[in-house]
Amino acid sequence: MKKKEYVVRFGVSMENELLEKFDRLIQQRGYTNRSEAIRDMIREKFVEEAIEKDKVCFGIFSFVYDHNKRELEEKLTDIQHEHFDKIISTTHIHIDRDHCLEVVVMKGRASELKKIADLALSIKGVKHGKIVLTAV
Ligand code: NI
Repeated sequence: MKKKEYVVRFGVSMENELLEKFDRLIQQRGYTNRSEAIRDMIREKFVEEAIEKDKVCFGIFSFVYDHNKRELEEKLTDIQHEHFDKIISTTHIHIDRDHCLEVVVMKGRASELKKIADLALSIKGVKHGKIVLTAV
């Protein structure tokens, strides 16, 4: 049975200078009220905790590589086939005549996903890449 969700109001005390800084920060980020900003920050901390504890999460791994190095394309595909059980989808974009962009969505333990990304990034010809981890 799903636990019933309801909203609880609570008061927070803090120095006025800190609150002013906080208000400026959230305004720059587009928040219109403090509650939603605080909720998002708390959620972000839980995602960080899930990653730290090496829980199952989702990884969005994107990288740019040199299209002209044919053996490179093969190596990158090999890595994905070796870890087929963690790869959900791969999108390939031909940026221009010489460059390709790939976006790989993965699911698995944070450390495993980081290892796959590091492996791909360490190959010569992979120019830029980054993995973003998220969890619910
Ligand atoms: Ni391409």
